[in-house]
Amino acid sequence: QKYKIEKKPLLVENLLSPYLGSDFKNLQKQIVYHLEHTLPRNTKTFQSFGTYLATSYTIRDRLLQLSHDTQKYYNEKKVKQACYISIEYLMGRFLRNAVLNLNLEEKYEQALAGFGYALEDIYDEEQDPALGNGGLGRLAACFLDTLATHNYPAWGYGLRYNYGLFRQSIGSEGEQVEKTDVWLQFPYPFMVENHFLRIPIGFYGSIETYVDEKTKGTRFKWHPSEYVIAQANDILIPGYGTDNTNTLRLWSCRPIEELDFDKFSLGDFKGASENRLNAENITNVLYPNDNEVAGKELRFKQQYFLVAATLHDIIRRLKEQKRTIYELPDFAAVQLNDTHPTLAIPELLRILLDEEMLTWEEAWDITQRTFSYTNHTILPEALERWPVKLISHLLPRHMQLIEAINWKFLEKVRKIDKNNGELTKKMSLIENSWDTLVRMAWLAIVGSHKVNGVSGIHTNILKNIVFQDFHSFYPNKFVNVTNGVTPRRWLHACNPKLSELITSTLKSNDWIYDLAHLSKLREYAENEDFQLKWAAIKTFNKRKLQAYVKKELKIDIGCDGVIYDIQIKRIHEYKRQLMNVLASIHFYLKIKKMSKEEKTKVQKRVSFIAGKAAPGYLVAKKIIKLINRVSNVINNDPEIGDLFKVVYLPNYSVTLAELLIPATDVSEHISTPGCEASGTSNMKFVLNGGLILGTLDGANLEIMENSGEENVFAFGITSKEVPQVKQRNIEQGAWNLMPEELQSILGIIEEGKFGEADEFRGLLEELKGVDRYITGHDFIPYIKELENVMSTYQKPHKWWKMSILGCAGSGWLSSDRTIKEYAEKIWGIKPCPLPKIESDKELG
Ligand code: NBY
Repeated sequence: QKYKIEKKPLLVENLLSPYLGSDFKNLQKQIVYHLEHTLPRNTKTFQSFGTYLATSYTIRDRLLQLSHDTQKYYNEKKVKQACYISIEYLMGRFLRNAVLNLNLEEKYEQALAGFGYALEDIYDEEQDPALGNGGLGRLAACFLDTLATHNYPAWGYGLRYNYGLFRQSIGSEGEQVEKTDVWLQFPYPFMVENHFLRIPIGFYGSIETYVDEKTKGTRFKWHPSEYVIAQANDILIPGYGTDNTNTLRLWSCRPIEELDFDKFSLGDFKGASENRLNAENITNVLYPNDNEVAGKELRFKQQYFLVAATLHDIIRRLKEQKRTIYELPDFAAVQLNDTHPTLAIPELLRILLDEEMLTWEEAWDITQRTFSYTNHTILPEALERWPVKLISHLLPRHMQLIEAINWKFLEKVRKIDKNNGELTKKMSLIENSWDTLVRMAWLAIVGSHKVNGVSGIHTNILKNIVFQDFHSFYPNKFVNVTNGVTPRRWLHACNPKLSELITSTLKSNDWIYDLAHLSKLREYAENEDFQLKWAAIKTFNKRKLQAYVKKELKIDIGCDGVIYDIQIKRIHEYKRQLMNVLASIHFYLKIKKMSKEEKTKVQKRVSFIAGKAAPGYLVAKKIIKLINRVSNVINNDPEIGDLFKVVYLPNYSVTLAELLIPATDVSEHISTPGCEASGTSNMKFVLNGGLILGTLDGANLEIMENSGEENVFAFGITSKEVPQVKQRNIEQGAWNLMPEELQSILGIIEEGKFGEADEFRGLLEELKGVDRYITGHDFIPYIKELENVMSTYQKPHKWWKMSILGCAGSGWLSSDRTIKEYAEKIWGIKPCPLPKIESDKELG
């Protein structure tokens, strides 16, 4: 032995870091290093995709180092951290956001220019990981950006699905076509597989009962009969202008045993792999439903897999700090993003009782102090209820614990139940209807110390209607935390020209992390020069969209003097895309009846719609088909020309939203009042100078409060008035109450103007019968407000004033404000900024 073998901690100074700095020459060296050593490429054979990968690996290296420093610092300080558990994260592309957050855009631009590439084109090589459905998943992603930016000790926990949300295309009949999203076909450079962290997760099996020698009390132990492995995959989350770098930990499922060799030897090749395939199934696909429960056993397994792995990891990290289990509520605040991770409640209770040997009182107290729950919907079809039978089979001990929680809870309810058990029945965690079901929202409320809705109106509906009994029972449990969006991605990154204008006008870019500064734009709202600049940026962004539509859909649309009117969101009856397309038919027919002279006065408009329908939601799919059929007729009618177009943009995604939102003049948020919990795209549009055409629902109301009622095109009734209208529909029949105008439009559809005569019958029957979403009632006010939008657009001074004031009032819509509220009202966590490293994030 020539060298003395010494075991001693590695000092950073001893490591030869590949980072000699972040000037462009060093960045180039790092990129070349990865081209040659991480990828099978060299400086002669690289292309733009390889360049994108190599560039991304250099970012990943930086983030890895920063995240090590961050975790080390948090551990030293023993700060309390937030753990956000969400079955969905809709992150969008990573590279641009990371480069901007690390403040390295110019240097990467220079580095890549030397290789013959524009950074902007390299950004476009990245695919968009779609590990979420809609607002709920995107909210989680905005929260992660804010948490890192504001130096909060926080973790995200979720699932690394093999296949994300399906890719949508439109078939020849106008129908939605779904294709598997194989997003891991190529390496995803921002995710680090953590092979050191493999956690066994059990399912099925039996419960052992025994007497605890010490206390003589009865104890239980679960013996699962099947195990899988949860493997960690980490995505590192950079903050804007800070070194703090948090972690999003996504679990993927692996088998305990990769291959059954005995079966393989006997020639049973299929059987030999069965184990692996069954395990992989758990994290194979994201369920494509939003605001509707799929109710499948595999989904339930996903939920348990997520929470079991996550709690194991949190407790492991607690113990790594040499702290006891009693300190859990001071170590982690665990937020349940909707009821999907509710099984965390019985799972933690099981760990505390059966493994940590705590008493029920201790265990229950820790559990309640650890968890809090966010509700995102009041639609009955989206409130999860799982059959007791299914839970007992998959997780027998958890079912036993849920029954125990329920028993103890109902004991207290019975004391105030003066009405023959009526209240007890309503509040029971277990419901007896067509089956015996566990009400997951009830369980989440009982097991948490705080429950929140996502906008003022939504929280009020929770308190006064949906969770009314619970609100009376626990008056201090319910709080509102209105949603917000990150200004980094949704203004600074997606609308660079507007970002520059704001920064130069305010003479500071402080607004990027303190959005309240936007209020100073108010004084420019009527400044002609400023309005011109503001409007020119909108036109610039519209031209980009115009080019995209031409390239992808081969449709010619105008730009100057044309209103871009956009509704982009999941397709759902309550969001009323149907009302939108019915109005398009109305305007189409109106224009067709006009004389030449009248036509010259028409305000030109393009109505864009984008969004996916859950594959099993047949009504939503019919709506997509109708939109495409209508679009086809209108766009090809020579009598209409460029006066009006309807454009359906396939495969809506975060990336597409980043193109659309900055290019929007007016966006539609026209849900039936009371149905949209908050909405978050409405906030993004206002931030980008788009005006809102909307109902008195969700966060629209708070946008009106902050930006001024006069700066929003609002129409329709309040949520309180909706039940009366519905009742009238039921009593008198919606058809009899429907305005003639709409009746005749339905007639035209039925005649087969937009497809075969029977094609849309089912869709229209609902409108004619009960019309649950009161489209008939709102149709005329909606059209009137659309007309108001069009005539206002002809008064540019007024329009741009509204647009600027909208933006100036949107400071409050930042997810930074939202997270501050969570941190203070619910989690009890504080920012913990890393001490600044000299020489801008230089490493090594
Ligand atoms: O959450 C949305 C709400 O509709 C929207 O109003 C709100 O702004 C947003 C953020 O708070 N909800 C949502 O996106 N929900 C889902 O995506 C979803 C997904 C799956 C299931 C239910 C809802 N599920 O039960 O499977």
